[in-house]
Amino acid sequence: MSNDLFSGLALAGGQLNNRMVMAPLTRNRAPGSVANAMMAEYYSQRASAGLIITEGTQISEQGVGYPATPGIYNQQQIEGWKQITDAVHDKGGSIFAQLWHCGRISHPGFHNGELPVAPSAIKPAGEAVTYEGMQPFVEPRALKTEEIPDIIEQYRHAAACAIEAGFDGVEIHAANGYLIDQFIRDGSNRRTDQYGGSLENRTRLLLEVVDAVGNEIGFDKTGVRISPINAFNDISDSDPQSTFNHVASSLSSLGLAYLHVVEVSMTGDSSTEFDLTQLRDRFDGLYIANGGYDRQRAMQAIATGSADLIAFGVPFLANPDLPERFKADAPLNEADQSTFYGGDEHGYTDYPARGETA
Ligand code: 8OZ
Repeated sequence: MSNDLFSGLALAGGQLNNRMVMAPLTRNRAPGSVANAMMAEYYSQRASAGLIITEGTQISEQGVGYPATPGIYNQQQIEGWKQITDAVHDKGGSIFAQLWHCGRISHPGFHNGELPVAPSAIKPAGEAVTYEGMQPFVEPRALKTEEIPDIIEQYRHAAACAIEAGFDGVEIHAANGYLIDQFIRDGSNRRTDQYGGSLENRTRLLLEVVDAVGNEIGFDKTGVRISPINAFNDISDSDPQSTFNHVASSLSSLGLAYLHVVEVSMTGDSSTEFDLTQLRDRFDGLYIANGGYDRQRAMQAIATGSADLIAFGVPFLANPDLPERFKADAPLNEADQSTFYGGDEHGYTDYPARGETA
């Protein structure tokens, strides 16, 4: 095996140009929930990534939780995304859509005054980002057991839309405190039906979503992202090692595209007790590592086999030509935090490639 960050890799029936993944990055530049030409320019600039994973993309109106995030559940949204998948494919790149339902990390302002839905009626600490500024999170409405098939249907439908839009596959967002993660962890799931309680029950929604999506578009075109250490969005678990070992084992041998693991906490409080190698060991398939990797650490992780691919967030945001820069060991652009969420081309499509000027 040639274990090299810059070597190709077979995935989802195609061939990736390298092991560098553009991590999903919420940018809030899709007014009306429809992907647009400016986004096509942004993603196509980054098409030298081995794989692009889109920003979180809601699977339904119910799944929305932030302003100006794109959707992938109606014809207009499919047409919007086609510009992007065409632009990325024209440059020889590969792109997966990240399928997202925010669950309780939302606000009634997005739902005509109705409550966001969640496994249990437990209000997260913190504030929602709304069109009217930051607003305290509300106590969500617990989903009824008979509503769960509709949630799964939303994922299946969105996956079908993603393929129609020309995506090479989808990533199921089961990380960072959103709906699926809310089911997985016992801090947010107090259900007494078959979707709560035991590890098997808390993982059931994820597995049923994976099953529906995999049967719709192919398991080899379906990836899953988890974040066992992350405390973002007030998510918690009494025994994350057991929980996520079970998740990794349950997903193994389904023939998935990959398991994508956020290896850090976005809130900065990194647990030293969690052993990530237990996930890698339990999952029989490609492993994407994400979280604070630089060039050196990424090359080493691929060379030693601790990961098959490395996802970079902020470095790709600020460097459209990140693979070329890493190959040349060239200096990187500085990312401008103030333009991460919302706005226009500035801080979005105007980061220069090497040799260009801003
Ligand atoms: C930061 C800001 C808004 C959304 C995630 C989709 O954490 C996100 C997100 C991150 O996965």
